[in-house]
Amino acid sequence: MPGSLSTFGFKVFLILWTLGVPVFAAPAGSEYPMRRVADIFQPLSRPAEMIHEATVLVLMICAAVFIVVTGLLVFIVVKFRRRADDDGQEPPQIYGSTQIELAWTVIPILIVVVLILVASRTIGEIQNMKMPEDALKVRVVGHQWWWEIHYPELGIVTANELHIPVSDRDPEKATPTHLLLQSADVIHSYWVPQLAGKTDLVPNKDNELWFDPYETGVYFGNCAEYCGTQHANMLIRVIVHTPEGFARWVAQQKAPVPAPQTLEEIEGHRLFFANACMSCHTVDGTVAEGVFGPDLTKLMTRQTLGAGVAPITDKNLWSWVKDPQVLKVGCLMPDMQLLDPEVDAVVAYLKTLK
Ligand code: HEC
Ligand SMILES: [Cu+2]
Repeated sequence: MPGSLSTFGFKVFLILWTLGVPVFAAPAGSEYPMRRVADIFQPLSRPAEMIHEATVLVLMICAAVFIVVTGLLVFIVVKFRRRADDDGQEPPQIYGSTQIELAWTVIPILIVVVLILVASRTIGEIQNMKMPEDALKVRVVGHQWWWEIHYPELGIVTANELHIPVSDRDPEKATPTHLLLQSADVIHSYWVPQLAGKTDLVPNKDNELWFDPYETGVYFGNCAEYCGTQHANMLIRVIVHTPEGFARWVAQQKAPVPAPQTLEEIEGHRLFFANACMSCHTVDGTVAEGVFGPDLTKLMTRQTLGAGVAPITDKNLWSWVKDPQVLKVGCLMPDMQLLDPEVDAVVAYLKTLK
């Protein structure tokens, strides 16, 4: 969140966020519902649904154990309370009962075995799911503190916001998305609660994840493995499109970026290449081929800046280019020390990237 927010303001923000009040404007993609409360009890994809079923079963078993144990405890506390006619004598002391000892050893073991079976069956079922040949393949690379996203078969590179087509509740008609998860630095974890369980992104290891959302919408998620200063602002948006909407998004991503037109845009373009921006960022069709930061080719088609730290508005874009350390303290883009008129021009240029 913007560093300027007071603690009180931040709390209010959190409450509003939790209640699902649209505090974030959503310029693009607002044609779809915002699934703001990332709730594992409202699964909208097969793996999330399987995890939900296992969760409910485990919670029910735990609730039964809780009721039996606390019930017995309350019963004993009440029944054997100190009475008015207490004679001060100790009750008869019993040492050991084989039956009771056996019961409270064997029953918990059986319960734990059931819990293990439930969990491993669900994990196995999700991990061994055969992906259809035509599943959409996406490679996600975790960075401190943003997500690099590649569509190898479509030739698209983007960041932070994953766009995919909607699937179907009927497994026969499902069109799942199959993610390959990798990390460029430390361990991250990709977690969109309504779509699937957490899966870690581990350096030098390939992990996989899949989901098949039943409904269109913008799903929210987080990095679920502490990965440094801005771990909490490494947000995930999954934008689930209708098939036509997805085709439109793909076409837009593949369309060439128009050349800068106005004098200010041209000056911004010059500054972008004169300052080190190009050594960290890629803009397709130019000599900017840096890969340390997010690909900026279609920057303006995203809803947010800095992995969800702020919506993309003129004001936020200006603040980011002026000094990214204001919106995202500690992020790995340095303050580029541009003068205000230079920032104006660079922002004008960035706004042509769509
Ligand atoms: C040292 C490498 C580096 C340089 C130089 C650099 N950036 Fe960045 N930039 C990054 C990183 C890393 C991020 C991602 C920060 C994050 O979200 O945590 C980023 C993020 C951005 C974003 C937000 C992208 C998004 O989708 O969220 C914009 C816009 C941007 N940079 C523009 C610029 C401009 C303009 C310049 C030159 C004035 C510049 N950058 C110079 C590394 C750099
Ligand atoms: Cu992370």
